[in-house]
Amino acid sequence: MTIRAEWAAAGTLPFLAGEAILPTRAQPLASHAPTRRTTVRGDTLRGMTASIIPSTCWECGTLCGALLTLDESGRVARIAPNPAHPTSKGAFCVKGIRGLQDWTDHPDRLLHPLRRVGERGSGQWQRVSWDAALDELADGLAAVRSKHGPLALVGAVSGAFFSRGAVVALLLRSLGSPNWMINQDLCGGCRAVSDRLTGLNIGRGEDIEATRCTLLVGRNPHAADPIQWAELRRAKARGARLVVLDPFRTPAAEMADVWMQPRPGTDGAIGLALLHAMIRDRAYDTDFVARWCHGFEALAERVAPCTPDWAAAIAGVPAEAIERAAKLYAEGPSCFVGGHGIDAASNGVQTYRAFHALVAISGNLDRPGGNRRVKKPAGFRTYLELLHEPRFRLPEAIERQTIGADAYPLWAGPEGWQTACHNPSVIEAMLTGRPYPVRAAYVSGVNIAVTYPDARRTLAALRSLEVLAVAAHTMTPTAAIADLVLPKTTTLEEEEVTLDPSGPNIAYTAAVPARGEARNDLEIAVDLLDRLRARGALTAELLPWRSQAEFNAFLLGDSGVSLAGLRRDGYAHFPYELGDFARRGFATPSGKLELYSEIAARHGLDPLPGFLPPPSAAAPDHALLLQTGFREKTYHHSRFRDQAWARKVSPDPEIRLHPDTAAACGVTEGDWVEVELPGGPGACRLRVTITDRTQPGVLTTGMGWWLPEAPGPEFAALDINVNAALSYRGATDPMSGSVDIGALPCRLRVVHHAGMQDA
Ligand SMILES: Nc1nc2c(c(=O)[nH]1)N[C@H]1C(S)=C(S)[C@@H](COP(=O)(O)OP(=O)(O)OC[C@H]3O[C@@H](n4cnc5c(=O)[nH]c(N)nc54)[C@H](O)[C@@H]3O)O[C@H]1N2
Ligand SMILES: Nc1nc2c(c(=O)[nH]1)N[C@H]1C(S)=C(S)[C@@H](COP(=O)(O)OP(=O)(O)OC[C@H]3O[C@@H](n4cnc5c(=O)[nH]c(N)nc54)[C@H](O)[C@@H]3O)O[C@H]1N2
Ligand code: SF4
Ligand SMILES: [Mo]
Repeated sequence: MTIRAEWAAAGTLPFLAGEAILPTRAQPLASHAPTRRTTVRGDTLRGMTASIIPSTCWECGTLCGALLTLDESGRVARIAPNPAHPTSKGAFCVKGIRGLQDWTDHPDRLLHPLRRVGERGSGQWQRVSWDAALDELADGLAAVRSKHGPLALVGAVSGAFFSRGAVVALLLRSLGSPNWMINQDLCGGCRAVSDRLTGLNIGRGEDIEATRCTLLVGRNPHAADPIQWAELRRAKARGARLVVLDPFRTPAAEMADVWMQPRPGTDGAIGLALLHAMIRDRAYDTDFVARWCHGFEALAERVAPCTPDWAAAIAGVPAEAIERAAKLYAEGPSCFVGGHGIDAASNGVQTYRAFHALVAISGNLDRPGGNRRVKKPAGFRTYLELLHEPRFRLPEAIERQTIGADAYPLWAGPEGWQTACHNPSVIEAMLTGRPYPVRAAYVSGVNIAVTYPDARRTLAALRSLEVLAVAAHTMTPTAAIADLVLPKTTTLEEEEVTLDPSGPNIAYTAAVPARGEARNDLEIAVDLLDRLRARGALTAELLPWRSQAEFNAFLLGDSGVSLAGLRRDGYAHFPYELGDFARRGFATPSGKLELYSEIAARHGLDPLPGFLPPPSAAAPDHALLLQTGFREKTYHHSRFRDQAWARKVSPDPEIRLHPDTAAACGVTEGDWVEVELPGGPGACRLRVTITDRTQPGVLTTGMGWWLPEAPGPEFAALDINVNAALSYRGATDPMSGSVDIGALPCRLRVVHHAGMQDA
């Protein structure tokens, strides 16, 4: 039997099939019990006694307040919004209501460790005990470490927002490797580097509730963030203004006072023109600039030629719209909301810097209705702070060898934002051994075979490793080629605390006992480190906590926020001070907001915001531009493709074409087309939707597609996944190392007309 046929024959892998919920491992529920437990009798629970506990949904970073209804066995029977939550106020989405629960209870959920018995990717697995799995993994990691050195080990995880990022980083550091990968080159990294260079520190603190004008750039809260969407609608209803910059006519664009529809990737020019208009009209905050901004004169000189007419010609937006946007923003208090649409681009940091300079010179910082700086209770530790604390770090000489730190020091390594690696360089290192060999990976809670550009190459890189272990919930295309697959807890089974800067709150997720033998990242790391210690394979002891409870206690520190209080309420709102920079200054070399960045200058990078043309500018003959990553309400990236409700709502990977484009390409609604980048790594199959919401010539698609029911080990990740067509080796942002996932010149070919019968 061929490998593909074997996977197909296996269908739903028999040993994964529906199993009773076995609360074997986690602590008994009583020890998690919140001090206030409401008992309800509901017919939806078939007359059983149920209790409701407050929690937070962290299926995505929005962190909506949630209420979990537990049945008598302690299982989560229902997830609902918590209307009493101070930030979400009852906002929620279908992913939180359906996705997380179905994901936790899914019949195909991985419940036991699996060891590969056939070739990589053959789909032949043997169920093994945790002890056997961890012994084997420890043997493999120790062998690679002694053969190639600690730097040959990498970890991969989605981000450092919740504990798994910090845990995986500290696991690798304990082994002597600074190499851990996070998604942020594809998500939020450009914004973060700009924010840090400028010194703003404004992650998610926009005060839409009190603003007079929101400037929404490359953000689609209607799909991505129900809390922000509700806030924008409330603001609009009370007469606040909304300025939207988006090539797609989103629901926010339809609600806007000014909607600018730029050519993809040209927002930086508009940002500079907004600065130009505000400086020209002396509509900025002169006192604030004099007291708190560094390099204003240089910025003014830089943007002097960047007139609205100049930007209009680049971006295809009327100059009058830019003028009107500048005026509305200048009237303030205003807040800037930047999204993923201007991040993850080879000009992403410079684009963000233009808008961040706007926040700075308008003085809309830590001001009601503006952008609030990140606040936290004194004594509380965020994961990001922890990763930067000297006692949790490797010697600088080792950190300097983090993959990508030489080329992108503001991103990777000791000076980098999260101290992580530059992911495209890691894939390169796996395949080429340069700058040094990477031979083993531990991947947890990230589906990199689907979500990184150039899926074929990512798979080849992972397959080339001597050791690959993947911790996952279901058999994803990433897990399917591993040597060991470890069953992970879902967020319903993890008790976590984190800072929610939009509240600001300390967010809390309640936990129920894990299904099967699933373990959380800390439990896996602790047991693995014990084995590696016994094998003499540790460089340092950098993960001191033995349990999640200890880790949570450490994070809460002496902040005054207690776990008991969090268990009772599901969050902790804390008092904070606006304008505390007046006492402390800003975290930049000058102690001011740096419009002119001394750090960028020191690294030989452009010290001022500027406009870098998008990749499409280099290929003017390519009429079609591909935009990827448009969010769908039903899916979170690559998640939930195994859930019937989601597939019913969004059955196909859509590509949205303007009617003029469709006519020019001879394409009709429902056709299947192949999209390819010139010189790109491959094609991706997508299904056409025709809509005038997108621009002529611009093709808008989502991301994250694979099909659990398709033949493995790829499960269609090389067919309908847009990252099969994208490259991870194109132009990179000189500051963050991000590649472009939009504004990509492409071509399109019909592979199946909607009306045609299958042969
Ligand atoms: N339902 C759902 N919600 C999610 C997610 C999900 O997968 N599903 N993912 C979560 C995550 S991790 C993230 S990062 C966020 C992302 O959510 P957002 O920050 O809202 O980002 P996107 O949805 O990628 O794109 C936002 C808008 O940017 C526009 N855009 C594209 N290119 C350009 C451009 O060149 N210029 C401008 N001005 N706009 C452009 C798109 O048309 C889109 O309307 O969503 C989060 N929320
Ligand atoms: N072309 C293109 N590529 C993109 C993007 C794009 O717009 N265009 N967007 C980028 C962005 S913004 C992001 S954030 C990344 C996302 O990339 P990923 O993080 O890889 O995406 P997900 O599919 O959300 O998550 C993958 C895995 O996370 C784990 N996971 C899911 N839920 C839980 C949970 O409850 N608990 C734990 N512990 N683990 C869980 C599961 O194992 C799941 O398979 O993709 C990026 N890739
Ligand atoms: S937006 Fe949806 S998935 Fe994200 S935290 Fe809120 S309810 Fe959960
Ligand atoms: Mo993201």
